[in-house]
Amino acid sequence: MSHAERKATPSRREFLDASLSGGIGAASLVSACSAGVSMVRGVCHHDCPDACAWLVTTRNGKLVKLEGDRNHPITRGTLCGKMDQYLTDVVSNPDRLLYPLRRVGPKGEGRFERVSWDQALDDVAARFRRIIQEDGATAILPYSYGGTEGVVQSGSIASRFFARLGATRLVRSVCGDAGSAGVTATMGTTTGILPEDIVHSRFVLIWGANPALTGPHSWAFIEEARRRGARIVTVDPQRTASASKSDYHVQPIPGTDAALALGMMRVIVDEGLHDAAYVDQYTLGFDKLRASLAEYPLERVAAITGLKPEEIRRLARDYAGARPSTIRLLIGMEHRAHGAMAFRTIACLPALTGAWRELGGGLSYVTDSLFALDYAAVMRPDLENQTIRSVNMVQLGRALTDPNLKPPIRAMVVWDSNPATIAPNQNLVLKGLRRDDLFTVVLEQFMTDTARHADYVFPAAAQVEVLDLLISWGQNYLALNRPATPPAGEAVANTEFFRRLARRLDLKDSYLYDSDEQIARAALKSDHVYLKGITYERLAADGWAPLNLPKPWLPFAKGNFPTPSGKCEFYAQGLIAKGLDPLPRHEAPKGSADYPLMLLTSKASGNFLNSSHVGVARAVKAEGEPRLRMHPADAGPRKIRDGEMVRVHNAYGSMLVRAQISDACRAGIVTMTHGWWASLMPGKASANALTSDGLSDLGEGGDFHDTRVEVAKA
Ligand SMILES: Nc1nc2c(c(=O)[nH]1)N[C@H]1C(S)=C(S)[C@@H](COP(=O)(O)OP(=O)(O)OC[C@H]3O[C@@H](n4cnc5c(=O)[nH]c(N)nc54)[C@H](O)[C@@H]3O)O[C@H]1N2
Ligand SMILES: Nc1nc2c(c(=O)[nH]1)N[C@H]1C(S)=C(S)[C@@H](COP(=O)(O)OP(=O)(O)OC[C@H]3O[C@@H](n4cnc5c(=O)[nH]c(N)nc54)[C@H](O)[C@@H]3O)O[C@H]1N2
Ligand code: SF4
Ligand SMILES: [Mo]
Repeated sequence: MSHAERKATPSRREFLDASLSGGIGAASLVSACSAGVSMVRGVCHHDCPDACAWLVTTRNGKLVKLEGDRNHPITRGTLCGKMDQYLTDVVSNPDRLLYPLRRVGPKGEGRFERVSWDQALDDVAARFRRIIQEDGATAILPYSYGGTEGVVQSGSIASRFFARLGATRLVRSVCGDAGSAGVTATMGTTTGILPEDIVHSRFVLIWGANPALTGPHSWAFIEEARRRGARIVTVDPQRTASASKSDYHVQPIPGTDAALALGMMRVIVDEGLHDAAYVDQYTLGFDKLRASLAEYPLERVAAITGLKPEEIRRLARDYAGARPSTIRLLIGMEHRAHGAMAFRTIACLPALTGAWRELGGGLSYVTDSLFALDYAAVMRPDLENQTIRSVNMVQLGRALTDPNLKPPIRAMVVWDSNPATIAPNQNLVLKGLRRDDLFTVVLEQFMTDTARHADYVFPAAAQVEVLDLLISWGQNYLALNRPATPPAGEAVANTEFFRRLARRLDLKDSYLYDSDEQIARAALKSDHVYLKGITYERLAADGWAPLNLPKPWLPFAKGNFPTPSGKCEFYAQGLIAKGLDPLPRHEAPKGSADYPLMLLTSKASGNFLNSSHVGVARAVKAEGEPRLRMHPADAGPRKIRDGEMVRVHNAYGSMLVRAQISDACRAGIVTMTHGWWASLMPGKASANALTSDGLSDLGEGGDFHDTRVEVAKA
């Protein structure tokens, strides 16, 4: 290359530096592109609180690099270990699905043949027509969840399509709904403090959450708080990555968190550590709450939680004594029969101590409600007939096998999800998926256990191949993901799949054919002040933009809770109609007494996101063999040695896994990572083969952590 050419073609690093510092504008972007190098801004699609912004480099149309945006305040230049090799792990993975496939073997076996789009769509459309004619469209069930968090690709055309058909409606409540319903009962909203403001906190109480693993970028703000002098404490039955990095770790018996919070309240009120002025002005029902605390003397709370009275006292004093203090909640703890009540009870603490008064004080939970997009324009709820029956995604197995369901589910379309792995009561789900009279269509990137049961599998585009608008449930930056390359093979974006299917069904409604850009633009046409100045053009140029939030962000420093009373509701009248106690209370965790060990199946993998990336050989190798963690006190009497294969079983099913003897959990509790595909496991069953498929007290979430098992040598 001549000197002149070298000058005309910035190196990728020079280009990045210049474009990040604003030195390369639109004009130079064109010149760089013409020299074969192009930079495209995007954002991670995963169901993860961090919603990282990234830059994709292509050279002569080929993807050459994906890296975290250094200027993005949350991403700060790095992607996590699940995504930093995304281009090879997923986009160009030889195992990625690139063509429509038709099943030729029995369901689940995984034998398929390649067919043309035309043929596959014709067959699907013909089958749908017949089902609709015979049984009505309610015999068709859509099933989707967090494959992509994008506003355009996760819902939009798909929602409109199924509403237009009049299909059975899916209650998408496996994640966040129980906790949100609980927190909302107390605060009227789910949004508390912003992740970046945690740096101001002096005491960070991580409760039933594992942010060091599950939101590694927002974890950096907790570390920063520590550098500035904060103490970090984790409440979790198991010693997680977050617990290991904490100043101390409180390990209650699972499902007893409401009792722990009430015990802390008892200490706080007894010792006068509450903020009487804040309580007086901005809360409702303190007298009733105080009276109810008589039921929670420390000795009783200690017996319920399995903690020592001194531990509870110390935690209460440390929490209430530090200003400002933050409680960090996430999701895992909600998956219980009394999950919402636990979240509601914990959400009372920051109001009791007046933590909301200062920056860095309060509750750090989810932020998605801040993104006041025009969702109605995207999802078109007006098209949906609210009288049509619904199926809860947590109870898919029941819906597919219920002999009394009229009409039965005769067809299912799955995209953005892998229910054969992630839904509780796996055996019932698989039984349903194996029904010969069920017609299953799956839109996927990999041959997941769900896809293996499909009649037709269609290839889904990857994030670097689609246009999308991304909100975040863990931070406050809106981002636009632009395609850096066309979809590989014959893959299509989710939206395009539903447009093609609609066309094949001769549906004429124009809203089924809006382009991705039209949908993204419609979403942004919101006159909400938080979105002021955030236009499609601005996002296209900059990639992302902070929401227009008041600064400093102190939502409840002076009350203003969006509850019916306008106050933080220690006493929530509205709960009575929902069959709950209006006051925070402890309920014994659900579980069958027939099985002695409590099973937690959490997100303990740094290589997988739920069951995503389990089809990636590199990630599987990095993860190593799955293990059941078991306390020596439980292993000893069962004569189980470290590394030995064990059978874990209960009334739902049984699975084989290697034991890891460890004191990371208290005795009586065993844990393993959820997400492994059953087809990869020695006993062809994974964590959800054992889990309960009941519902939570509010929010229609699952209760799969209320699972008990027995473990025996295999
Ligand atoms: N690496 C990685 N990151 C992820 C994911 C992933 O699969 N892998 N998944 C993403 C998704 S979808 C989500 S929802 C988030 C979830 O993020 P988190 O909520 O942080 O993760 P979980 O593992 O679901 O649950 C956190 C903890 O809850 C604890 N827990 C369970 N029951 C109880 C209880 O009764 N009391 C208490 N105190 N603790 C309890 C578990 O032991 C677990 O350590 O993570 C996201 N980030
Ligand atoms: N036992 C137990 N069960 C759990 C949990 C637990 O902690 N324990 N966690 C629960 C929680 S919090 C959640 S959020 C759910 C997660 O449930 P899901 O959202 O179903 O999770 P994933 O396993 O990530 O499946 C997403 C699938 O979408 C595919 N995909 C990715 N991008 C696209 C795309 O653009 N288009 C299409 N069509 N597909 C795409 C991926 O390849 C992947 O197979 O699991 C729940 N289940
Ligand atoms: S999975 Fe989460 S942490 Fe990893 S790159 Fe995506 S948004 Fe960031
Ligand atoms: Mo989730």
